[in-house]
Amino acid sequence: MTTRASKIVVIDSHTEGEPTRVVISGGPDLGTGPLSSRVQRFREAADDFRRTVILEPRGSDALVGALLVPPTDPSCVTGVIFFNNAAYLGMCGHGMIGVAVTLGYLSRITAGTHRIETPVGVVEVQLIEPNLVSIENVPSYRYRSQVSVNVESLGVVTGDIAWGGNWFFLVSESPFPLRFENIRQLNDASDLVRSALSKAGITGKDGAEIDHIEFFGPPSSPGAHSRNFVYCPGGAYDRSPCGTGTSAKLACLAADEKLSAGEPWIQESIIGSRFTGTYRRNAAGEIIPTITGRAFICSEAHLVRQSGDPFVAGITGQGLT
Ligand code: PYC
Repeated sequence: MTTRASKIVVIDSHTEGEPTRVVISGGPDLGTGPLSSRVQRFREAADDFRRTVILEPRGSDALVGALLVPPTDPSCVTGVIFFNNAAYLGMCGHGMIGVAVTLGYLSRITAGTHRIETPVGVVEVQLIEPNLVSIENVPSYRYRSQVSVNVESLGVVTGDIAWGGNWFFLVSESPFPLRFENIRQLNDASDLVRSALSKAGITGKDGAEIDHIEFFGPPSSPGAHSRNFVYCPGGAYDRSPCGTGTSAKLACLAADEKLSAGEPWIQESIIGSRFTGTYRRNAAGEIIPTITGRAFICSEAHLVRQSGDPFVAGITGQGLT
């Protein structure tokens, strides 16, 4: 007996420990137009596809998906829409490094510089070696400095609000030591900070939700400048130092005049992996961060959706008894 099934072709990689799943074929047709309106269509008409690709039993909470789409800008090699277990991401730094390594692995790009379109702007990627990539991110900036919020069980927590392609609340003094064994406590604390910001009406520019929380502390390895823990929307933590989070950090360092243009900043993650960040200023004086890190291909797979599978769009807990 056969059961009808549809297939989605994916390539999985990890960037400094953080997984990316690039959808090569079998994704929804989102039509044409600006990527921001295609994200809207994705959300409204094909959100079950996001859940199939990311959620258990085919994925995991740590995964970030990357749907390759035709770009509107002909100078770009592709467009990409990032998504995770909860939502759609404007940009994703580790994901972009994973996309570049995947495109290189497929021989769709060669070593050199390429432009890739995202819903929040065009990102320039440099494939330096098959597993080493620099991305020049979107303009990043600190929006507000030293904002205090009262957080249940933690008391007053103070941090900066910055944009690095996503909105971040950056806390320089982590409430718990940044050690692997403290991940659960760090995650719970971040979750409380995120809710407290939301309840207090503290947002990014134009009322945008601050959905990433970043704690900082001293580094563990020689040569690094700092270690971080990054909490992502959906409750998973970033295994990498977070590309957009490191960009937000660079924006704060630049605003405080603690890091000059061109000076490297080595950001260590909670698992000890690293990104190197630098920045330049564009003609408008904005910070343009460059993030360099490694990604490695983990698998090439077909995700299969068999008819009759009650969890074809992932395990959401909804509708279960
Ligand atoms: O690297 O920018 C990043 C990122 C965002 C969420 C997970 N990783």
